[in-house]
Amino acid sequence: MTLAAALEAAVGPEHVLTDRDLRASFETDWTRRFTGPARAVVRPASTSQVARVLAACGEARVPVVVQGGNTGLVGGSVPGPESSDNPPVLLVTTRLDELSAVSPAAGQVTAGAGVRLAALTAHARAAGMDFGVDLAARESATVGGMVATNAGGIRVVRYGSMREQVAGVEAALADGRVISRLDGLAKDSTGYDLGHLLAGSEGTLAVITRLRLRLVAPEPARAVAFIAVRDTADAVGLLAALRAKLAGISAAELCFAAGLALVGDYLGVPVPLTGAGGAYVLIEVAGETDPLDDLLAALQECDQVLDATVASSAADRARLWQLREAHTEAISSAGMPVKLDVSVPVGRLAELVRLLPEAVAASSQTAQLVVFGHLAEANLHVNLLQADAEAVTDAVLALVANLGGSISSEHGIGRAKASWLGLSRSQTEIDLMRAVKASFDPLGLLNPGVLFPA
Ligand code: FAD
Ligand code: 2HG
Ligand code: ZN
Repeated sequence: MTLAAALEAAVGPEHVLTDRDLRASFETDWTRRFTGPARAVVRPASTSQVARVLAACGEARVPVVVQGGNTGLVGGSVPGPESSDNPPVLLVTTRLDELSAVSPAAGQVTAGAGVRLAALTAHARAAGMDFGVDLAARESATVGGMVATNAGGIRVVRYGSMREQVAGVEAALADGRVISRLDGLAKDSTGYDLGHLLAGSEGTLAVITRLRLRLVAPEPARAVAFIAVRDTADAVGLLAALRAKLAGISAAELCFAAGLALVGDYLGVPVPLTGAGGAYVLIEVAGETDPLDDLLAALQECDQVLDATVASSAADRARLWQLREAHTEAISSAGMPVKLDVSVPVGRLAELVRLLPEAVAASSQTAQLVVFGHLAEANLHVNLLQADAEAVTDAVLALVANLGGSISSEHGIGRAKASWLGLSRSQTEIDLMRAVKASFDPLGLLNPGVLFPA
């Protein structure tokens, strides 16, 4: 049987897209920076269909690129340009969209890898619970993609990253075998945790087909403050002070004037507190009862606060959140940015913010720097418009490594940063990672060019 016939037999002919126009939207990533040809886009609807697709590709020695919601920002979800001599099959997981009933006793739910984050959150809330990870791409990002990238988002300060939400994983291996641990055991010390190994594996080890995910108790009452402070050091100091005063901090985000100006233009809204500070902090507090008074009292005691606006109604909170969450779209509407996502030890965040402009200017005279991020994790999103990608990536990632930081805080390595992996991992660690890759995928067919340099 030819590969084409085997794929059609596995998923049905209507779910094997070979027509160039039908493939196109799947072949380019969200940033528009990464694009490459696929021989077919294949859309399986069950674990056994995924396994059959992988087995057929393995037999034909054809690579497989895995794609969820295609909102990844490092080029890992699309074929590379180099793939034209043996184009991959692009395996899209969005039809793996089944959600089981929430188990209140376990506080868990089983979700197909293709379930969108917003659908999972709505499902959990309808059952009186909530999901602990949230991010602006919630309508499109899938839970499989979020585990594969170990996504972070805006609630890491409260609940941790995606890896921490995983209670079990089912996945299909490159040769079509399946591993499945969806029983959601609260305790299980039986050797290597292969499911957790897939968190952050970016589609290079196996295709995640279903997940057992932990849920959290809902915190219905929320208050949000948008605060002007003098600089990044004061932003860090403010969060440290608030952590000691407020138990329920559910988000702590960082913005600067350049990004906020782009957001204001993009949304057509005035930006509050413009000009009042050198940095801006968004703090959200959540709990059982309205935390507004506690938040106001805590802010009054913090001398880092230059000015602040506080929201407790849902509409006002949404307006403040939009200022932070619209950064990605606002930047993309201004051009095609080089996107770097880095973290440093929190004590070095102010130094990183101070040194970035100089490092960028030395590598690219035209580059326009837009920085924002997740304050609580000292995670900066460094966006560069009109920049030479190679030169600015080199400069920024070297600076981050010198400060003891990570070249990928939450987006992954993908294709964008594969050549720089050695800045954040020792040669021994990379050798071990390659050995793990070889034991899962001995023929090297899954997501070639992602995570490791091709
Ligand atoms: P894709 O983009 O389709 O794939 C991402 C990677 O995972 C690829 O390497 C792919 O091969 C692999 N993969 C996908 N599904 C599977 C699977 N089932 N099995 C194995 N491998 C798989 N990220 C954050 O961490 N925090 C944020 O706050 C955040 N905000 C964002 C805001 C916007 C507006 C946008 C556009 C993106 C944002 N992201 C953020 C990035 C992105 O949403 C995350 O990386 C997300 O986890 C990707 O999910 P996805 O389903 O779109 O995966
Ligand atoms: C966010 O925190 C995302 O909003 C996207 O991680 C970051 O656009 C970016 O650089
Ligand atoms: Zn982020």
